[in-house]
Amino acid sequence: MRQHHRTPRLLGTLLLVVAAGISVVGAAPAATGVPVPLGQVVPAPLSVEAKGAPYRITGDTRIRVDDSPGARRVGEYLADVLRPSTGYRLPVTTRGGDGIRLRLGSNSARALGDEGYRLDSGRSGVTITARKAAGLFHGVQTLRQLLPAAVEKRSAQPGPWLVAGGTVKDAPRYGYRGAMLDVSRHFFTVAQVERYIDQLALYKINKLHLHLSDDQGWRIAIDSWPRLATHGGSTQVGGGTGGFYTKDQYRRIVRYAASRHLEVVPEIDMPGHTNAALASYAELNCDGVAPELYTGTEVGFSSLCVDKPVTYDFVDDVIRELAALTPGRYLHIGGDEAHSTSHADYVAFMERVQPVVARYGKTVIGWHQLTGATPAKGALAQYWGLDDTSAAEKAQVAKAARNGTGLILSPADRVYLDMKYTADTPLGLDWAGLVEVRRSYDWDPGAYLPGAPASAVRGVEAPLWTETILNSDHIEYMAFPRLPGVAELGWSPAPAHDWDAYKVRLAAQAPRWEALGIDYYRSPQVPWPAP
Ligand code: NGO
Repeated sequence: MRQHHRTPRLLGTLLLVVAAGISVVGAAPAATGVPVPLGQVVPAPLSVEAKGAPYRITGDTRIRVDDSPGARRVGEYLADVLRPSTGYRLPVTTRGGDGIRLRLGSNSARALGDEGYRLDSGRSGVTITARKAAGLFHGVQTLRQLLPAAVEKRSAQPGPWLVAGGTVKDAPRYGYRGAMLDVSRHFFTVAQVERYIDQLALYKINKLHLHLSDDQGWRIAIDSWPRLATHGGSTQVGGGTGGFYTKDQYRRIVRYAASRHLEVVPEIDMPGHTNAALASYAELNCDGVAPELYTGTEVGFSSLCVDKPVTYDFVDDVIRELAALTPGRYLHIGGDEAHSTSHADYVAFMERVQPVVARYGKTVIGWHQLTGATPAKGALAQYWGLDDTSAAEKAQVAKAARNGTGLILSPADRVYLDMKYTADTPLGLDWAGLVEVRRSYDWDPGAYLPGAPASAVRGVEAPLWTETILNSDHIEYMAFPRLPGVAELGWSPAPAHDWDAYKVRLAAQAPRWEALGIDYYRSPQVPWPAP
């Protein structure tokens, strides 16, 4: 099957992608002799050319990697995915020959950037070529999806393990493709966070934003202010025991995320959403009286004391310790719903706090209310409004974007994973409306905010707030199937965007989720294969 003509140039031949999108029909065959069509991947690749005979993984297959730590690590990761289900040894070796090859830094990969890759499949092997290990890793995710869904099982399966012949060339539309997990409203263990990281990696998400503090809980140990975690982290929504990450546990999350090529973006929300901190240290309150811990779900009632010098000692210590733990570029300072802080105080607070983030070597991200103050040079604003947010509020964000503030788009009535799908969804909230699968996919980040230049858009992020989310089953039910759609908005070129083609590719993912034990919502909008 020829899905389109040979790509004359690596980037920009967008027509080809559209062709790849519409030529994909039918769900992934179970482990039969028919390989998964080369274009049946989420997110949709930049270009796909089906050609020639498939490759078959057998007991003799070797994973051949370049002699570099990055390529070897991706090779070992791939072996860990493939060994249990295939039952094969799949040794990882630096010797050349037939098999699955992971190669860094060839000429043809250069144009595909730091995260792009090229995958060539034929009778003698599958070769993934990339400039950086991140590209090899994303190529491996594509390879997984080209194998039968049973490859995801943890016990030996019959096979055969065929990869369709041809070439995939791929690179992301945006460099920022995020998912946020609110570990404050309900606490999630390191193991639960790692499980979610693995699911994000499947869809080439590259940022994990952790909402580490809010009214209901402070979740990260800070040595200079120990009661933040021990007292402020001791409960959660509903009154359960909460919890917090020790510095070692946080480092474990950062390392695990890095092993899946995700960068952790930590958030300390301020000056509002700070009751857990205010309850832990009386001196942080303007009246010097610590409030009770809070286990409800109201927002907007708490504020740091903007006039007190100790507030800035606190902010400096927290940002310094958190920045030292975080190898990533960003530090998110919240700034949403500061309803108990006057506008003048809000502006003054942000004037003082943003330079602290810069002093410790990080780039500021704030919720889009930060554009009501003066965003620091290089700062990113995360938009969480709705389609019908007032024109004035959108204009304020667009103006900041024209002045150089980068945008991360998280429109709440599109990509908030905590919104109910329908009125019957047992979990989630509905303040931003009901968000079915099509609604979460069917919008264009490049053209979303009137008056904001497309070049200001750095990417998209799907936040999952956890007022009603208690465990991994809940996370998965709300994230799947919307998360892969947000991932596609962030990765795939704009002309590939097509709900009718997407819903078929999405449906074909369901057997993978079942093999991985991922709970998901069987939206009637998607033509799922029989379970
Ligand atoms: C809002 C609010 C959060 C809530 C969330 C629930 C932002 C940025 N602030 O989003 O505190 O948890 O809605 O959907």
